[in-house]
Amino acid sequence: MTGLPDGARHLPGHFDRAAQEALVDAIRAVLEQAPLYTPVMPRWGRPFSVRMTNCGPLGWVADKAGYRYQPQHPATGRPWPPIPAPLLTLWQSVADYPHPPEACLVNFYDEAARMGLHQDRDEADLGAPVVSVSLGDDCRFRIGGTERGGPTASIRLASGDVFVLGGASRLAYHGVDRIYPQSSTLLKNGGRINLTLRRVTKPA
Ligand code: MD3
Ligand code: FE
Repeated sequence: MTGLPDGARHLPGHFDRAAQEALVDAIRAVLEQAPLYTPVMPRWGRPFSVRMTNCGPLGWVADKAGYRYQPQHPATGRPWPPIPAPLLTLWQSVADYPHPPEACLVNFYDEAARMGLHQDRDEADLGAPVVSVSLGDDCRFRIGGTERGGPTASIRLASGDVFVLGGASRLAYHGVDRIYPQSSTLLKNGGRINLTLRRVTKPA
């Protein structure tokens, strides 16, 4: 595939350095309330290489029982902390969707972490887009069509980039092939943070 699927928008450098630093501070505060944990694949229990947490009324979790959204952190049992204000503002400006996001999944990649090709389909409202923010090291992101095994496009995502996945692209297969170590100075200890804002339930 040469281009992006319909409904996918890449906004390179949407957040400048100061805005990226403010987001990292906000995410550090989230991590104090809701530490990163290692999700595992359903049934098998094989660990993800990506560590995760969430903010917002709902959070996406993966454990031996399955994939789902739930209101509490799986390790602490406490509610997820609120979504930081600048992310709610981002959603309002780019999502083109008249209700707020309910979940912000926080993915942390060290230099060896990857995410295999998958679809995001655990949300009841697939009419809402997913809005993604990249912070820290660059990655090679891969996106294809709605059928497994079809052609794909590869894009290098950098710190401050925003990706909006709506319309036909909402059910596109996608993944992260690799991290480019030391490609950013944003995170003192390196690595990459990806934030995805999601609407989960259908609005009444
Ligand atoms: C395309 N995250 O959390 S973000 C995920 O970089 C996930 O951590 C990747 O895939 C990451 O599920 C990719 C870009 C992204 C997010 C959601 C999508 C692309 C998407 C949903 C549908 C299609
Ligand atoms: Fe995904």
